[in-house]
Amino acid sequence: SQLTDVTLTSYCKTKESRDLIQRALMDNDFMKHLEQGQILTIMDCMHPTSLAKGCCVIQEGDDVRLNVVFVLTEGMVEVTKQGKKLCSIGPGKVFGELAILYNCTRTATVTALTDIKLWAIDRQGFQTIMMRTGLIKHSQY
Ligand code: PCG
Repeated sequence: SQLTDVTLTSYCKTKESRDLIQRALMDNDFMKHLEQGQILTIMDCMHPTSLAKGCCVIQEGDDVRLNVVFVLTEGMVEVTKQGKKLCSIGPGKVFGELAILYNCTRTATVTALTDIKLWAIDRQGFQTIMMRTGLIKHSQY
């Protein structure tokens, strides 16, 4: 299948970054239920990115194919839904996981309140990690 052909790419990280990403994933209500191996692989495959203040990181309603999961490392973002503020998010937090986990369009808009730095993993990489671990588990029975 297409998913098994995806090559996962790891990106070099400092111990500090690895720890921050791992803590962020373990702190997230949904991601914390993943297996330790999946969390480590997601962390390994995340790549660094940055955006300027005012940029739209995620647009509510955006298609599932654009889905990326982020861990914020520097700066602040604001979450809004239909123009209403839901919350602000600071460093060490995951966002953008809902649309990938539920295979739906983006449930809210996320805007950079400051210049921001993030780690990111796209839908294809994320799903490959989910599926490969699933296959490995399956082959053990
Ligand atoms: P996703 O993929 O729907 O994209 C928008 C993200 O905003 C969402 O995932 C969550 O990670 C994040 N978010 C943070 N707080 C909230 C909240 O209160 N409601 C919603 N819907 N999303 C939130």
